[in-house]
Formats: sequence, structure tokens, C-alpha cells
Amino acid sequence: MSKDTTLGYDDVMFSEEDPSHDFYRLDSKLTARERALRERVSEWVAREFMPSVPKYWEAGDLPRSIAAELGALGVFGSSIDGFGGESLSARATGIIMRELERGDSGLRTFASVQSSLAMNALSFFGSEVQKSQWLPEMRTGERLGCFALTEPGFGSNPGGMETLATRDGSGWILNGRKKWIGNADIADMAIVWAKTVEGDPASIRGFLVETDRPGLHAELMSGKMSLRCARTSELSFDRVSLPADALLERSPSGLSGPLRCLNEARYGIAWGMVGACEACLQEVRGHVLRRESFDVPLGAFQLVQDKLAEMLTFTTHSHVLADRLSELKDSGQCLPEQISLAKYSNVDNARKVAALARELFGGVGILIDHSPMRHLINLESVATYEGTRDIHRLVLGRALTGMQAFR
Ligand code: TGC
Ligand code: FAD
Repeated sequence: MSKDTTLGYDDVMFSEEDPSHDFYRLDSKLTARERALRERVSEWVAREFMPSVPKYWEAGDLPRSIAAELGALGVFGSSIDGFGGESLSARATGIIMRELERGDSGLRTFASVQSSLAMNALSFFGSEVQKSQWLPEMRTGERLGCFALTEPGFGSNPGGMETLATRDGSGWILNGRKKWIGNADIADMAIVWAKTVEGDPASIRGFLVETDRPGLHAELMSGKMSLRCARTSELSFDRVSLPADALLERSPSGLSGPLRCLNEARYGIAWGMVGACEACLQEVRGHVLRRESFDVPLGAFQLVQDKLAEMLTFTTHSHVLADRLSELKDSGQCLPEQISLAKYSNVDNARKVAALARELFGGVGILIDHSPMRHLINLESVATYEGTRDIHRLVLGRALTGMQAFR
């Protein structure tokens, strides 16, 4: 990393003095506790995580040891009451994701997979025994989970999945393959979604599968050009024997079980995008005030100010949407379609903000020393997982017309 351009602590930690910060004063709604949570997570990201980002990025890795640090910050299980902690407001969960994504989308993904997906699946659908056995240690980060829905042939259409759990006495035999599974090669357990009747999407159920079971194999995927600070694997199940109590007994039959968990992760992404936008805008604002061209700071040019205004506008729109979503969620009124709109449009906004910020950095903007290009590349993954833009617009089209156009 070149010395003169290295990010400083102040470039990353949110600053209430920065005029681009929280333009509509939405953070005035934060309780003292939410404010303290935000400062704690933001400070850890700026001080502890950011200095290692170039190393993680080049290695294409995020070490398992980060789990204990995130656990100590209180990042995992923030919507779950009991089992080693208490539930926080929806806004607090959003704030956690916002601050993690300010650092890197891979970091927020790590928390989403553990907390929004694996822990929530257990909390929604697990037995009391499963919850007591797993949730307390997942909260601290001592144990890690992953969420296995996607298959090589079935991403946008998970209902087509071929992974099959068949009865074997009182237990089950699991066969199949999953792809693109975050944290799978370092996880202690996987929430695996499988059909219990071949070819019947209405038979999909969730299973808690310990990753040391014979016949289960995790293969780390290589060659990712996006979300490099994240471990993503293929999982295969070759006649994996499961006990009867591996079934998530309260998981409904069909896709609504996994989709209920996806709602939680998509909600977190809508908030995470606010953090990615804020990081890009804050960093590039500092740059255009310092960097001179034609003997004046870049920030003095009208075209540059137009780009800054555009970035502020997208950032603010995303923040307003995420904040309102948290109110709808806390009042029990939040619809999956509202989450779809916020997920896809906040990702769209963040892609535009990151691209403008990268442009304003000129040549140095392609170096790992600066965040916008890294955010921009990461956002290719975020735009793809948890439902692509196309899928979420089709969800909205269905809500508006009553006709589904997926098939
Ligand atoms: P469809 O017929 O629409 O629905 C099947 C059943 O599910 C119910 N449902 C929902 N329930 C809860 N929340 C939602 N958002 C729901 N949407 C639908 C629905 O009422 C029905 O219930 P029931 O009782 O009648 O059975 O299903 P479909 O097969 O037509 O598919 C719909 C579609 C395309 C929207 C869905 O499959 C979809 O969302 N596809 C995208 C797949 C996706 O997002 N995968 C994500 C994998 S995990 C991941 O990417 C992690 S990345 C890491 C990170 O999060 O950071
Ligand atoms: P496809 O479904 O093949 O889609 C390809 C293109 O076709 C897209 O542009 C899509 O919008 C479009 N398309 C598809 N269907 C339609 C349609 N009906 N109408 C119009 N256009 C359509 N999954 C997990 O289960 N767990 C994880 O932890 C996880 N982590 C991930 C991490 C990363 C980095 C990535 C990239 C993916 C991850 N995924 C995970 C998988 C992710 O959810 C899928 O990649 C995503 O759902 C899209 O599926 P696909 O890649 O098969 O694309």
C-alpha cells in the first residue's frame, strides 16, 4: 500500500461533522443504546478491520477468527430474544449492517450468513433443543453456521432444487449439491434446504447438518473477482446420514421457510447499502477537497460538485427507505415486497455512488488504497445474491398486477 494515500482512521469512522453525513438527520431517532452500538461497531471496523482489508482482499479470505470479534461486539443474533442475549430493534440490526458494510460487503455478508440466515432459521424453525444447543455459541461467534439454498442449476429458482432428504428409519439420508455457500468451509453447521419428495417443491424442509458428518464435503471456490473478503464454497452431500432431530421441525413445507429467512438478510442488505454509500461519499469528499487540478481543488469544479450532489441524493434516498423499513418491521407491518423494493433499489443506488466516487479518484481510484472501487466490485455480488434486480422487480410486478411473470 503506498504511504501517501493510505486510509486513515478518520476516513473510515463515521463523522457527525462531515456535511455529507446523515443529511436528513434520521439518526436523531436513535436511542442512546443504538447510538452506542453504532459507535462500537463503527470504531471496530475503522480501527481493527480496515487496516487488514488489503491483505484479506489479496488473499481472497476472511479469517474465521473474525467471528469471535464480531460476537464480542454483539453483532450476531440481534433480532433473537433469549439464548444468550436479547433482541434489539430492527433499526439496531440495520445499523449493525450499515456499519459493517461501510468496511466491506464481505464483512457484512459474514454477519448476514451467520445471523440473518443461519441463526434466524434456527430461531424461526428449530426445536428448543436445537436452539439451546446452537444459538448461545453462535451469538458469541464460537460456532459458525451457513445457509445452503442455492444449487449449481438453481439460483433464482430455488424451488427447482434437486437436493433430496429421504427417510431412513427414524432418520434421513441427504444427497445433493449446493453452490455459492458463504462460510461453508469454516462453518460448524449448515442449514440445508432439501426436498423430501423428489420433484415436489411443496416438500422442501430445513435441516440442521453438522459439517463433520461423513459424506459432507465443502470445497472453497476460487477465482472470485468480487467479494474477495469472503469465503464461498460448494457443498456436496453423498449419502449423509442424519438423525431424526436434524429436521427443523417447525419449518413449513415449501419455499416459504427459506424465503422468510431471506427477508431478514435482504432487509440487512438494504441498510448495508447505506453504509457502502456513506463510505464512498465520505472518502471521496476528503479527496476532492485535497486534490488539485488546474491549480484549484477538484471540489471547486461544477462538474465535480454535480457528482457529489448526485451521490448525496442516492445515499439519502437509500437511508430514508431503510429507516422507514425498520419502522414498518418494528410495528409488524413490513411486507416482503417492501423489502424487495429496498433491497434492489438501494443496491442500484450504491452501485451508482461507488462508480461516481471511483471516477472522482482518477488513477489512484483503481488502487486498493481507496475503497470505492472495492465497493463497486463487491456490489456485483450484492446485486446478484439474495435475489437479483430482475427477481425483485418481478416480485413487485406480481404485487402490482396479481400475475406472476417468473415462468
Ligand atoms: P412462490 O410461489 O412465489 O412462493 C412459494 C411460497 O413462499 C411464499 N413466499 C414468501 N414467504 C416469505 N417471504 C417471502 N419473501 C416470500 N415470497 C414468497 C409464498 O407465499 C408461497 O407460500 P406457500 O405457503 O404457498 O407455499 O415461489 P416461486 O417458486 O415462484 O419463487 C419466487 C421467487 C422467484 C421470488 C423466489 O424463489 C426468490 O426469491 N428467488 C431468489 C432466490 C434467492 O434470493 N436466493 C438467495 C439465496 S441465499 C443468499 O444468496 C445469501 S447471500 C449472503 C448474504 O445474504 O449476505
Ligand atoms: P441465475 O438464476 O442463473 O440468473 C442469471 C440471470 O438471469 C440473472 O441476471 C437473473 O436476474 C436472470 N433471471 C433469472 N430468472 C429470471 C426470470 N424469471 N426472468 C428474468 N430474468 C431472470 N446462496 C445461498 O444459498 N447461500 C449463500 O450463502 C450464498 N452466498 C452467495 C455469495 C456470492 C458471492 C454469490 C455470488 C452468490 C451467493 N449465493 C448464495 C447464491 C445467490 O443467491 C445466487 O447466485 C442468486 O440467487 C442468483 O442465482 P444464479 O447465480 O444461479 O443466477
